[in-house]
This record gives sequence, structure tokens and C-alpha cells, in this order.
Amino acid sequence: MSNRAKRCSWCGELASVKLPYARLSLCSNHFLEYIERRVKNTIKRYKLIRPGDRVVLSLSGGKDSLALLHILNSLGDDFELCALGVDLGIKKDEYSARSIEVSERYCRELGVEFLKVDLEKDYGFTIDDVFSSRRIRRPVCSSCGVVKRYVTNRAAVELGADSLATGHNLDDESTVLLSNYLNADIDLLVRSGPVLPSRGERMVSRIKPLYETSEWETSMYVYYRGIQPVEQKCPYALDTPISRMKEIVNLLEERRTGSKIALVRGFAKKIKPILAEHHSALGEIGQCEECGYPTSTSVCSFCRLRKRVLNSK
Ligand code: Q46
Ligand code: ZN
Ligand code: ZN
Repeated sequence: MSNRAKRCSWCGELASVKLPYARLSLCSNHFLEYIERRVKNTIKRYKLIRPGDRVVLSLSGGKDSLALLHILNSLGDDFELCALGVDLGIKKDEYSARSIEVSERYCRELGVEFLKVDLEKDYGFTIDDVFSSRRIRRPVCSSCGVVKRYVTNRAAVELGADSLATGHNLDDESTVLLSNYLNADIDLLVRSGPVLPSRGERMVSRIKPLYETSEWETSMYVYYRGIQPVEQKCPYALDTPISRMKEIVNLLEERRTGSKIALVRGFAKKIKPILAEHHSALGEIGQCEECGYPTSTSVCSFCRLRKRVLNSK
């Protein structure tokens, strides 16, 4: 904010936030309303939710998914909302236990049904086991991604969900998009965007209602709503090439306001439809020989990972 006190563009009260890309200054109440409207427009623009849908929200206890929980809950009764938390079994700093505790507490406060998947109880291993397994060479976050995608999809299928919502925000999406462009990774590009449709039975479509909402906006949203996300950072979160790419995208936004939105919106509206038409990445997929869930190989990556971890325990 500049030295001269700005006024809210909607009510004239003292403004708390400035949104240069929207040419708006807003007081805290109108900022909260603005973000909720913004997410509602994203849902409409990309047809993410239909009336009567059963939406399962993947909740980590972090600021993005908690903001999304409150925003989706504020949007009315047009669809059914329930939440899903995965206990990954990360013991350091009690990270997993705290994540589940915070997620469960906010669901209880809002009256949203909460379901927990316990990786250790339900599948016999934890992310700590993945980390200490000598049989797995890939970075732990990459295995964790496989695990989270699999268990959330499976739970959503069992819950009869129409879609699985995740808290990926504008910064995550614009960063990954730019990185995939630079690597010319067409397979990943075709799988990006605000919605990844189901490709048959036992696969729930994944939606990203925060596709056009920035990390800074979700931080401000939780702050002004008085929401306290889990304080701990996952002990396995490292400075990765993708976090450096995030800095580049931030620089781009600084030099040219609106770059992030232009990147993701242009991709979803103009580039993805052409790519999808000319690329077979979203073609037929088969069933895993072990678990029966969708995969493009004979045994899915989750079952392969699980077997390796269990064998090295
Ligand atoms: S939980 Fe899993 Fe993240 Fe932790 S191990 Fe990596 S991916 S950092 S969002
Ligand atoms: Zn106002
Ligand atoms: Zn499998």
C-alpha cells in the first residue's frame, strides 16, 4: 500500500488490500467477498461443478485447501461437499498428525463431513517408510505425489464422488505450465489445466477451483477469515527446480501485471483444446492387474511403489 491511505473501491472504507491486476483496493470484508466471487466465476468459466454434484475436497491442512474448504462451503447448497484427509505418516514435527487435526477441526466447525485415509492402516506403509527405503531412488515428493493421487482418487470413487477438488492455486499452475512449456512436455501439458476429466470407471475427475486465485490471495483470505493453517512445513519439502521456476514467474508478474492469469487462462481456453485434439495422451487406459484401478501399464505405479516399500521394511 502506498503512504496515502487508499479507500475500498466498493464501500469507501479504509482499504486493506490492493489488487493491481484488477485495479482494485478493498477493505477486508469486500476482499473476502471478492475472492469467493472469483472462485465462483472460475467454477462457472471452466464448468468445474454441476448442480447436484458430490464434490470431495482433498484437504491437507495448509492455507490453500483450508481457504478452498471455506470458499466452497460459502457457495451454497447447489452441490454436496465433503472433505478427505490423508494421514501420510510423516512423524517429524508431528506433521501428519497436525495436518489431520487441523483439517478435521475446520470441517467440524463448518459442519462438513470429513473422511480420513490412514496410509499405514489402510495400505501398510508411510511416507517415512518411502523415505527410508533404499529400494526407492526417486525424490520422496515424487513418490508422495503418486501416493496422494492414488489414495485420494480411490477414496473419492468409494465415496461416489463426481469430482475431486484440490487446492492448486494460480502460482502452482502458472509455474508448472511454464516449466512444461520450456521442457516441451506435451504429455504433462495435456494433463494440465483447471479440470482433468475422468477417463472411465474408477477415476474421478479432478478440479482446481483456485486455478485463477494466487497464493498471496489465499494467504490473505485465511488471514482475514481468522483461519489458522497447520504451522509445520513438511520436513521433506525442499528447494526444488520448481520453486526456482516460481521465482521466475513472480518476476514476470512484477514486470507485466496479469502474466500469471494470462498464462493459465490462455492455456486452458486456447491451447489445451488444440493439444488434446492432436495428442493421444488422454486415450484409452487399462486396469491395474493388482488393484483394478486405472493405469497405462500392467501394474499401476502405486502398487509397484507399495510392493517395493513393503519388501524393504
Ligand atoms: S507432503 Fe509429500 Fe508434499 Fe511432503 S513429502 Fe513432498 S509431496 S512436501 S505437498
Ligand atoms: Zn469495502
Ligand atoms: Zn494398482
